[in-house]
This record gives sequence, C-alpha cells and structure tokens, in this order.
Amino acid sequence: MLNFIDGEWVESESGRWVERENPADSRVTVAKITQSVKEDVEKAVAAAARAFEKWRRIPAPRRGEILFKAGEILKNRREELARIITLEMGKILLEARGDVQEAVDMCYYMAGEGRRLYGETTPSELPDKDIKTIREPIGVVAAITPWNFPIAIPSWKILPALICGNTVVLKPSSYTSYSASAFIECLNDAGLPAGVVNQVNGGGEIGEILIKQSEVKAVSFTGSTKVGFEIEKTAVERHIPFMCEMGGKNAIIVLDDADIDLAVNGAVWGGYGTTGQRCTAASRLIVQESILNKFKSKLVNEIKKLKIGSGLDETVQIGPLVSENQRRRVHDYTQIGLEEGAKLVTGGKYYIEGGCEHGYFYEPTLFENVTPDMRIAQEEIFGPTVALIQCEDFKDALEIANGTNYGLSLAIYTRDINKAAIAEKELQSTLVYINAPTIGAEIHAPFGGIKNTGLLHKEAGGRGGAIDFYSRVKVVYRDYSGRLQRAQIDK
Ligand code: UN1
Repeated sequence: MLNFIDGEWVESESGRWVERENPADSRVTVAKITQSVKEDVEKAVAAAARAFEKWRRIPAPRRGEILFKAGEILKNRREELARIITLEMGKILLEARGDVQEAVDMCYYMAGEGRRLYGETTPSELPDKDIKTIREPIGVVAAITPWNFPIAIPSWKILPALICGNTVVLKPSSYTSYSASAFIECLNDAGLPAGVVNQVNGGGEIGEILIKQSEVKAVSFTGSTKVGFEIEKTAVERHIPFMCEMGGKNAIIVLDDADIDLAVNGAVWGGYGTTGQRCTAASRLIVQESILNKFKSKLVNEIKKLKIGSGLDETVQIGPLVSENQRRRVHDYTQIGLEEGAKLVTGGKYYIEGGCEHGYFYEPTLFENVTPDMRIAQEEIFGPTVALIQCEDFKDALEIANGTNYGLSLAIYTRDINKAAIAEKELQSTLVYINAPTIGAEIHAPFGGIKNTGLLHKEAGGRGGAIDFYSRVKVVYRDYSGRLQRAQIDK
C-alpha cells in the first residue's frame, strides 16, 4: 500500500515495506505497506496546506456534492471493501459491511451538512448595525485512526473535516492501511482535488511527527487512552484543537424486571460482537442477584452456540483478534482474572480447532464472581472477555456502572419506566442505551465519551458533534449607519 500525497499514490522515501498478514490465517499476506519517514509526512502536510487555500473557497454545497458522489462509490463497492476489511482485520463480513455502511451514511449526511453550515444572526444594541456568525475551517487536520473500524472511523474524521473546508492528512493504524487506502481511493474517485486528502502509512512515530508539523492546525484521534493523553499534551503545547476518543469499560445493567432473553441477546452482541474489539463493547454485565443464575445459564447457552472462524465464512459469529499481540493481551487478562479470584465460566483459551490454528482466535470468555474493583472490571481488554458482576439493587447497579475511569457507553435493561428515566440521568457516559446493548451508535448523533474516554469535543453528527470541532465561529459586526457608533457607550 502506497502513500497518497497530492493526488498521487507514491512509495515512501524510506524504501521500507512491511507485510500485513491475515489475522484469520497468519501464513497469508494481505498487503505490503510502504513505511513512511518524516519527509513523506512533510510532503503530505505541504500538499494539504496548499490545497486548503483552494478547497476552503469552494462553496460548501459543492464540496457536499463530491462527498455525496463518494457515498455512491462506496455503496457500489461495499462488498469488495467489506472483504478487504475482513481479510485485513478479521471482523466478520456482516459487520464489515456495516463498517462500510457507516461511511456511506456519513458521506450522505455530511453532504447534506454542506447546505446546513448555519450561523446565527442577532440584532445589535446599536441602530443600523447587525451581527452574524459564520463558520470557518481550521486548516490542515491530522486524522489518526485505529484498526477496529478501518473505514468507518476514518470517514467520521475526514468527511466532517472536508465539508467544513479543511484538508486532511490521514495516518491509519498500521494494521489496516489497505482498508484505509481503499476508502481514500473512493474519495479520490469522487473528484476531490489533489492534496485535499492525503494518507501516510506507518507506525505511531509517524502520527507523532504528523501532529508536530506547524501546518497541522487540529488533530483528531481514536485509540488508547495512553496514546490519546500524549496527543492531548502535544496539542496543548502546540495550542491546536484536539479531539481524542479513547478507551472504554462499558457496562450493561440487567435489573430483575428486565426481559431476560432480550438482555441476554444484547449482552452477547454487545460483549462478543466484533470479537469484543469495539471501544463501545460491553465488557461488564451488572446483573441483579435475584436473576443472576437464570441470566447466567441463558447467557452461557448462547455463548456456547457462537461459531468461531474466518470472518469470510458467513456462518461464523466470532472472527479472530487483530494480532497475536492482542491475543496475548486478552490471554494475560484471563490469567489476571483468575489470580484476582474471579471464576471462569467459559472460554479463557486460544481457539485452535477446525482450521483456526494459524489465526489469532480466542474463545469467547465469561468470568463470574467478579467484584467491581478487579482489574478485569476496571481495565479495557479489547477482546471477547466479559465480566459478570452481581449487584444488589438499582442503586448499587448505578454505582458499579459509574465506578470506572471511563465514560463512553452504558446500557440498562429494565421494564420499569421510572428506573429507566433515572438511569438516563445518573449514568456517567456520553452514550446511554435503554433496553439495547452498548454498541451501535448512529452517525447523525454525537459520539464520544467523558472521563478518560474523551474530553470536550465529540464526533459524528448533531449539535455538539463533529461540525463544531472542524469549524470555528467568526463573528461579523456590520455597521451601515455611516457614523462611529460605540457599543456600551452610545444610547
Ligand atoms: C469504536 O469501537 O471505536 O457504536 C466505534 C458502535 C459503532 C462504532 C464503534 N457504531 O459500536
């Protein structure tokens, strides 16, 4: 996979390449990726800075037409792109199609935003004078994206940035450069002018170099809290806006009045969908003690039915983990859970059956007797490991759910409308789900977190979403009185 700089696919000046293997069968190479160096980053940023001067002057509705066309191209190529995602990072085809669909939706939505980049008008306190606000782009935006949504997440960052008139340099995860390139190719085919979007491939050090370039005027990152905090520091030192979406330790609360079968289905989808590799994954199930046994036996029953294997097999529900490192990390947490005194209900092992021996497969894992302070109940694992935590009552459930350093997504299953209403207010996360699992955010509402998950700015649509991050407000005072008028002084 080449870099994409100033409208051209180019090899890095380093001449160095790395191979990306198929996580479902590590003997197979999926892509060869050019490894960038500082010079590549500088060229990409320079191209984006040049392109900005033209792009920002194109009327937003016209920019929107290009994004709309990109949506059409992505939709037409959805199947092919989904296969690339599955091959490269392992998620099952059904979900890979959803990954592409998020980008399609985001194209259409942001295309429409091109006609809705509203400002405000307000009367002045002085006669023959008015006040309006307009939105302006910021400049070159650095987008640093993870591997778990290899097309959706780049789309969340790039499309709103573009509609606002910014230009972008994307540094995708080194595990998913191929999927990212396929997405960038679609944007290019839609007719984006050269330099408006650029892609540099490489590891974390390339992201670091990127955000230190003086022409980079904003950074948007999704990934671990550790890296995100470093990026925030650099952004503050450089005095540029940042939006970091970081770790999560999401939970589903199940109260004794809940529809248990519905909650079990939600727990399986939320906990094991994408093999647990979502920042929104439900890695904690907080269940009221009176229904715990019933809930657990139904849950285990469902977990045992899950088919593990290559994501290309349409009958499979659990694909591999993205890498051997990630599998080791998941397995380390299994050991940690056992050492802490939690009890393994099911899973906890590498999965090497039925042709899976060459991939990074891991059994869907469930722990019980987990106490809220255990590391497996506090730290983000990012794999198919779920902790079952018992709670006494509603109040206890809320306390446990809120008792982590993260605040992305929390869910509650209950048929009591009053409890649902209280939970909506008391749960400490940006996303709250009632009678639905923690995953499945839609693109036209804001997305993000509080606490160590995220700070101020949010992604995606709606008020307080990405448009507010990728544009800034300018206030225009127009005085048509023909005389000097002094605010706060003249009456
Ligand atoms: C992520 O895991 O980083 O709500 C994003 C969801 C998806 C996005 C997940 N729409 O689960």
